[in-house]
Order: sequence, then structure tokens, then C-alpha cells
Amino acid sequence: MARYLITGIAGFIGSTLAHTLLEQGHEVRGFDNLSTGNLENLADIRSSIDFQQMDLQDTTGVRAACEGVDYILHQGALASVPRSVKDPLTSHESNINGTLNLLIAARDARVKRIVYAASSSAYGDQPTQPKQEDMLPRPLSPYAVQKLTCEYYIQSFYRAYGLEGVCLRYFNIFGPRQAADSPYSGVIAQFTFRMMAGETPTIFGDGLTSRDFNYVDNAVSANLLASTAPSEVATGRVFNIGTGHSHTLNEVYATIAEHLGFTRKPNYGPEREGDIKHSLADISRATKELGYQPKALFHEGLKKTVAWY
Ligand code: UD2
Repeated sequence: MARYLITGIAGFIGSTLAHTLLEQGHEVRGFDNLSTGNLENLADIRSSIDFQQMDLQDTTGVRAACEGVDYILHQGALASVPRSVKDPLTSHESNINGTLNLLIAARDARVKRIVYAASSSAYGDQPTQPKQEDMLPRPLSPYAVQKLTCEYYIQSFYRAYGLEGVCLRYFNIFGPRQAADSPYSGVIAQFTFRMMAGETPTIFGDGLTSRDFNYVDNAVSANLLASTAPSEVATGRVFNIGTGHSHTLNEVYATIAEHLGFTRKPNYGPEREGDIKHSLADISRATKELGYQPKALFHEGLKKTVAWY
């Protein structure tokens, strides 16, 4: 049994992690400022966790939250590429200042390890596929810069202060509990929500844009492996957390439409600013070194996700 602190615990990935850790008998503490997180995601486990509504930039509060903790799973962030393009300062403050505040608190509380929700957006318009961790990052959006900056902070806190940190570059995670009601929500959640509301979703671009869509259970298993992998293998390192397979937006649209019996053709609009055309992970480092074995859950995962909304 270990003590875990989850930042962004009321969010999609944070709340899924909390459920799994409790099932495994761990102690779970978490905080969330509820700007994009939703307490409904924690409704059934609220009495079993130590939850606080708090911002990542709260210096005193975050220090107190790190006391006595073994591992931090740092999911709290203002996610979304377009949100960061629209308002780069607010997402900078949350994503970078918030992470730095957490790292200082974790260092001082002598937390064993922090596992960071990094992003595949770091690769940007790097043309080679699949993306491999040693490639030069070429971030396109403010969000990508922020996520990459925090990887560097995590690595520097290991080198400068010995705080163990692992960066998991998530590739388009999807699944139940993902917020669907904002223009900044992930594409699978938005398409599902709109079709269910009887609206026709818009595909930005020609529909051939592709992503390595990774079901949330795979991200959860990566976090658990990264928490306890031997230090010499994991700390100060970056790992791609994808599936090694990609799907186009046309395929995503068609699959969700089929599950919902939605018959209308998509609308097509201009490509989104800051977007990447293709994204596919080389997962061999995580597979070999962390023992990460993602299940191919695109179709089954979409079915479960659609059923959840
Ligand atoms: C980025 C990161 C991902 C994660 C995420 C967090 C990449 C490759 N991936 O996801 O790892 O950090 O940010 O937010 O950078 N789209 C439509 N219609 C819609 C909504 C979206 O066509 O109504 C398109 C969008 O233009 C993009 C694709 O769907 O081409 C995926 O968009 P997204 O916002 O779900 O995720 P993305 O790839 O920006």
C-alpha cells in the first residue's frame, strides 16, 4: 500500500487513476481547482479519498498536500491546443507555474517520485513517423511549449535536487469521464456529445488527419508502472504512451456514428491553428523498459466511451 497524490483528480484521467488506485488498496489524496474537472467523476469514491478544491499555484496548500506522500501523479493542467492558442498566458500560468510550484513542494516534502502527464504535442511538426523520444521536439502551440517546458523542469529537479521524475508523453487519451461540453474537449468526446444532441460534428481539415488514440486504461497502467519502475530505468526519462496504431478523423467519425446509429455525413471546416497533421507513437521504449503493454482498444474503447455518455 502506498500514498498517492493526484493533481487534477476530478478530471478525466485523474479520476480514472483514483478509482484504480483505490481498487488496488492504495491511499489516495488529490486536489483539483474544478476549472475543467468535475466532482461527479469522484461521486462514488468521494468518502474514500482525501479531496481538496485547490489550485496548483496555491503555495501553502500544495505544500501541505505533498506531506507524507509517496508518489505524485501530476495530471492537473489546462489541457487543449486551441485553448492555449486563444489564451496563452492563462494556460502558461496554470501549466508551467503550477507545475513548478508542485515540484518545489514535492522536493521539500521528499516525495519518492513524480509521474508527469506530458504530451505528444511536443513533437509538433517533426515529420518522421512514428515519433520516437530522442527526436528533436518541434512544438507548434503554446500548449506544446508548456508541456515540454515542464518535462525539462522535471528532469532538472532530478539532476539538481534528486527528486525522481518520469515524463509520460500521452498520445490522445480517450475514454469515459472525458469532458465533452466544451469547444476545448477532446475530439472523441465532442463528436459523441454532438451526435447524441442531434448536431452534426465538424471535422477540421480533410478528415485524413490522424492520431494515435489511446484508451484511458493504457494510460492508467503506464502511470502505475512508472511509479514503481526501478529508478535507473525510469527517472529523468521520457516515455511515449500511445498504442503504435493511428486512426483518421474520418474513421473516428464513422465509428462513433455507427455505434450511435447517426446517419448524417460530417461537416468539414478549416484546419485548426497549431494542429499537427499526423501523430503516431513508437512505444518500444515504454514497452521494453517499463513493461508497458497497451491493449488495442480503439473499437472496444470507443464502444465503452459512447455507452458512458
Ligand atoms: C493534443 C495532443 C494530446 C493531448 C491533448 C490534450 C497532439 C498530437 N496531441 O491533442 O497528446 O496532449 O492535446 O488536449 O498534439 N477536431 C475536429 N473537430 C472537433 C474537435 C477536434 O476535427 O470538433 C480535430 C482537431 O483539429 C485535431 C484532432 O481532432 O486535428 C484532435 O484534436 P483534439 O483536440 O482531440 O486533440 P489534439 O490532437 O489537439
